[in-house]
Amino acid sequence: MTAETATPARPRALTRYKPYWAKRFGPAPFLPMSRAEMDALGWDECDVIVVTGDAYVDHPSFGMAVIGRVLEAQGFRVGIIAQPDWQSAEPFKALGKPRLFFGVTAGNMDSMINRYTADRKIRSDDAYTPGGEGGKRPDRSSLVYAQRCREAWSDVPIVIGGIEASLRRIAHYDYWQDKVRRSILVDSKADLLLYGNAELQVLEIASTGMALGIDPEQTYEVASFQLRAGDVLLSFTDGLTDAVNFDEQRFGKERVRGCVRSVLESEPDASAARIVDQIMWTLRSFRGLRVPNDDVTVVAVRVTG
Ligand code: B12
Repeated sequence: MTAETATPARPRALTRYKPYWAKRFGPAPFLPMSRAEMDALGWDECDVIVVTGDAYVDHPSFGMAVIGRVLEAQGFRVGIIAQPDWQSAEPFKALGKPRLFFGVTAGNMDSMINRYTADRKIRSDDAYTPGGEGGKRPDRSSLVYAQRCREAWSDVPIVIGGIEASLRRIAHYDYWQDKVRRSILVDSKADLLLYGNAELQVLEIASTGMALGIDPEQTYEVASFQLRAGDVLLSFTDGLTDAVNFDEQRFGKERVRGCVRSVLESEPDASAARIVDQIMWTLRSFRGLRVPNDDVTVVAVRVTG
């Protein structure tokens, strides 16, 4: 008889990803809930916006604060939209378009449990709203919020999480409708559902980004340009523009344009390879010995003939 011993997998560290460049902003006193608060922090956009059915309380007993602060510690800029008016998409645009995704949660409780008693009477209070006031969130908040986020910015991925999404992740019996409902992922039309304590998963998604490629479900804009001899087509990953130097400045698009212009001024017939070399050389001298915060890909095409 052979005895097999299994070594339990070591838990993956929350900090195993390279911090995102915005880490230089440091922790915000509170995660911003308005454009004015974003401006005060020097942010032009949020990377992730968490929409929640609870009031924003910056405390570890509030899911949005835990998820938001974990993402922030990794360098992401996180905004909060708490208990928005769900009648239109406008309140969901309050912080602009998130760069990565919307994180949607009903809050610390299932919204139906939060709103109704076991004998289906409406609750008069809400333990997760200032003053304990009821009526600050809709029935099935995850569905409604996800829908409004989609209306606000149709091309932004939506990630749902928290207790409502987690407990309704597969077909389930719904006490209020007395029927079996399908997965909330299908009904909410969200892109992803994160089950349970989602700190690791949410970091994984934010840090690795969306896959590069053509998604057959998406609609893409098609445009045509008449290219002429000498034109340069340049594409690059955000690792180039987001590279940071010791003065905490970003490389940015203007520097990329500057590189191309300066090569073409001194060498009008410069090849695509020469242009890429110039960009990479300028990036290296800009960044100095600072450790790169992301990978960099640059593709140049030079029209000849
Ligand atoms: C503390 C607490 C209370 C306190 C709240 C005080 C307060 N204002 O903080 C009090 C005692 C008032 C209370 C009351 C009630 N409670 Co209570 N309560 C809890 C308890 C023990 C902890 C909640 C908490 O702090 N969680 C910590 C946060 C951080 O966890 P979280 O929200 O789940 O967040 C994590 C994940 O869900 C996820 N996540 C969260 N948000 C997001 C967002 C995104 C985008 C993603 C990706 C992931 C994600 O990641 C987070 C971090 O790991 C929970 C049990 C539990 N362990 O959760 C029950 C619990 C929430 N309560 C519950 C219930 C039923 C009630 C009552 C209805 C009881 C009653 N019959 O009166 C009342 C509500 C009354 C009302 N009018 O609202 C149930 C809810 C069940 C459900 N399916 O929703 C729970 C789950 C207990 C249980 N297992 O039955 N409660």
